[in-house]
Amino acid sequence: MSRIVKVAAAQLGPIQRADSRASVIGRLLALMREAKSMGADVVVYPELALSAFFTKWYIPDDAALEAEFFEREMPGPDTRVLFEEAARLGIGFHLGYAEVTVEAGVKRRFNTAILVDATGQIVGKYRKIHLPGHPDYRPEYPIQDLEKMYFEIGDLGFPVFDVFGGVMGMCICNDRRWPETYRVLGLQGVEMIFCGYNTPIHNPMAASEDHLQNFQNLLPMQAGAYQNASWVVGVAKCGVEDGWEMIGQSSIISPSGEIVAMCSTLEDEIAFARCDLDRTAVYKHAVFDFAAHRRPEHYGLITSRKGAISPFPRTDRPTERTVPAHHDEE
Ligand code: CDT
Repeated sequence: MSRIVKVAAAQLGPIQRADSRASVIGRLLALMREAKSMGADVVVYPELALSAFFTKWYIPDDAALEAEFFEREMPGPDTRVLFEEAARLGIGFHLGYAEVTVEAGVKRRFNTAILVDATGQIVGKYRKIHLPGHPDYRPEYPIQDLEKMYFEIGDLGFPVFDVFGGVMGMCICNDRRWPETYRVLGLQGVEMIFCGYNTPIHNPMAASEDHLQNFQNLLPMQAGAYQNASWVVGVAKCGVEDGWEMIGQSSIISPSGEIVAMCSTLEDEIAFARCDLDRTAVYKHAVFDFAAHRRPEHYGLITSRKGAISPFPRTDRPTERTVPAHHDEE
């Protein structure tokens, strides 16, 4: 048996801050049409796909920040054309964007991704949970990582959605580095995980590891796919954005952990694959049959013995707040 989903991972090259929203939407439409011409069922865009990766800048004026980078509605005036074109072509899409919303009179901002089906209807929504970086402006850093300042932690959990003939999940960028992301989705039977990312090569908080960015991009996605018997579609916005280089390597990874398609440029480019959702079966029903082999009750997580593995954060280590400001540059 086979259940084929044809996937186009639509990598974006850099979006400069000066680029108009119309030019960005034009690029997304061109990629959507190219994906359709390749026969794709779904086109997967990156995290925060509508603008430059703005968390690298300190922008203290909330109104200015939101006016330039955030969406108040989805679809909105700029993005409606994506939904209309998807419905006209009969193709689904995944889109990451910055969301500002008012709930019970309180303004909230999230790093969000949606799944849209081939009729142009939103069928899934996820708000990023693992926000990297630091919550405060750090003038000693040449590039900021201010997601903790600009976004709240997502409040929707890691849900799965029945669409495109299978069980679909989403995560966003830094989420892909955490095993919990894949396992929570895996425990719900996920068959394909969409993950957009913006990953600058330079991380001032761990600069000694910059040369490993590409390796550490693929490592958790391949492991997460294999250990949870799921396809993973990782899609970058990449290249040099306003002077800062971001990694590419947009990839489609099978439940075996193998990369079956990967972009080779740092520009707008599609990686395409025919993904058989039934390829998950051998892993879900043999190697990683959770019911048959997974034994969380034996992991010792609830022991109170000193030094034992604990599900709770240790309090005897410095937290981010107590680490000296220049610890990573010494
Ligand atoms: N967007 C995002 O989550 N990026 C982080 C960058 C960390 S290095 C500055 C990531 O994990 O890729």
